[in-house]
Amino acid sequence: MAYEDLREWISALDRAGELKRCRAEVDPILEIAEITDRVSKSRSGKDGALGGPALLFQNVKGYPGSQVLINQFGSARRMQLALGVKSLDEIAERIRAFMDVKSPQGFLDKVKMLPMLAEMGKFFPKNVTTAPCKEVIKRDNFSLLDFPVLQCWPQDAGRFITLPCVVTRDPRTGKRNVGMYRMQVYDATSTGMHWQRQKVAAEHYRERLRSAAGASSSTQAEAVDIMARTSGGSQLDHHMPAGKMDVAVALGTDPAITFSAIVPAPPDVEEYLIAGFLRQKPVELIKCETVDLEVPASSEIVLEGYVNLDELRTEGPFGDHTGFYSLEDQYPVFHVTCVTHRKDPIYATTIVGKPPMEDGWMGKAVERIFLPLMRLTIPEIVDINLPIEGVFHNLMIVSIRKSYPGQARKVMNAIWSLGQAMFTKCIIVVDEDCNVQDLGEVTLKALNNIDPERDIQFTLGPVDSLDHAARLANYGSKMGVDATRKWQTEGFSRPWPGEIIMDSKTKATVDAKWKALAKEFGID
Ligand SMILES: Cc1cc2nc3c(=O)[nH]c(=O)nc-3n(C[C@H](O)[C@H](O)[C@H](O)COP(=O)(O)O)c2cc1C
Ligand SMILES: [Mn+2]
Repeated sequence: MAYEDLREWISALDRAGELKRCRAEVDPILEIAEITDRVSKSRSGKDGALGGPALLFQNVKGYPGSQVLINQFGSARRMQLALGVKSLDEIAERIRAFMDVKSPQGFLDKVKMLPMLAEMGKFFPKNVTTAPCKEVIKRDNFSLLDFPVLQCWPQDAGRFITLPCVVTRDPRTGKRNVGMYRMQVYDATSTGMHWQRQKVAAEHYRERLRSAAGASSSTQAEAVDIMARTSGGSQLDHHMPAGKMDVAVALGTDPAITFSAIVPAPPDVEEYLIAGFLRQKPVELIKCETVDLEVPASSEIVLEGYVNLDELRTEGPFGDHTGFYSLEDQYPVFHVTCVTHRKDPIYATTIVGKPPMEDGWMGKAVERIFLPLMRLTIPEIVDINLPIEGVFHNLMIVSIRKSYPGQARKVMNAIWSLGQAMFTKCIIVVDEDCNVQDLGEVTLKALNNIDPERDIQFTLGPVDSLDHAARLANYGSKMGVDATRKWQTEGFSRPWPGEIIMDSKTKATVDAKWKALAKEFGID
């Protein structure tokens, strides 16, 4: 079920009729993006599914012999194929089964647990000593522009590597993190490193800063001050201490690894382990040549290098998944010291822009997989829906089983304190009898059920770096809508009307006649 590498995944897409090859010459500057955008918004196949096929461009202008893969995750079906399931709920179910473990009561219980423990062993990454990603090793005379990196939108600041698995190490715990953070190519050997300040790699960077500052300055207060300034995200500050942080970037990994890089996992859970869980087979890792990090052995391309602790540079603008450009800001700079790759590497990438786009399907998969995990801390949650047009941080609709007054507001606050769900600008809470996947039903019930002044809860806190409307970058207000039925114990003393539902006797009477009637009325 696991794909060994990107190539096996491409073959699987091909066999499933989910891949189209493009042999016409296309320009990596804007043209591939325009084609992909149209494909992402088209319907294809027998079921007329949204998202079009995955595309393999084989004739890229200026890059003879190279191939660009895009839209590999760009439909509900391909997202399932990527994770080897018929429905994403299967993964949620596997997680649930895992969490369901209770302390064994006796010998038999212990025996029953053995298969699960054996299965756990399958998830841990394995170190290997030879790897396809080392077929070509270049410590000098390389250029990032040897790869067909795209410019996506007209006002983008340049070319961006958009689907990178960025590997860093926590200096305190030694744990690795893999996150997807876009990289603006500045020149042959350097890029921007757009880890937003609330993300795990940004914390690794600050941790390095803290210890560098602690070592070179007399007081801890000064270190804290430097921290505050560098995480405020505006000016390059010459008080920043010198030092380096190793970074490795894997491009073109198997789909489970690529997907694991976007999963908003708790900081201490290594994405390599998550990928192992998703693909039910360990990820094989190989040591980098010039930095103390490990990357997936099967990667198409690996970039090794470092980020200086005392260097920030303007990054962006970049046409983002909000449908707007994210504007310039200051971010660290990634300096590449070594490039390793397969012979004839395939360059895997994506574009973001107005939804629906490829990343929307990845986000939907996160929504399904995280539901059982959310229920660990917010057990009253029945279902959630993050509509694609809500671009994930703008809108979450959540249904709950309400058992006590004020519970909808408790749920909002719990969501705002749950990892990256903290960014959710608008949370709509409905009762369990409302199907959150049906936006018509949500509109009907939520809006009927609210007295806006009473039922809207505002809060202040961190907001997504991409939110261009917030009063300050990264800080602003959020809104929760309590659209549950109001109770007497919540101060609602008027009668609450029942929902209109026909009685079953009448329904049965009409059911018996319906076929004939429908035919007569010309209804199917
Ligand atoms: C295509 C794509 C591009 C992304 N680009 C960025 C980015 O440039 N910066 C960022 O902070 N997050 C970006 N994200 C979101 C992160 O990958 C996501 O928040 C992830 O959970 C971060 O990993 P971490 O929790 O280990 O930091 C992107 C996601 C996708 C799907
Ligand atoms: Mn992480």
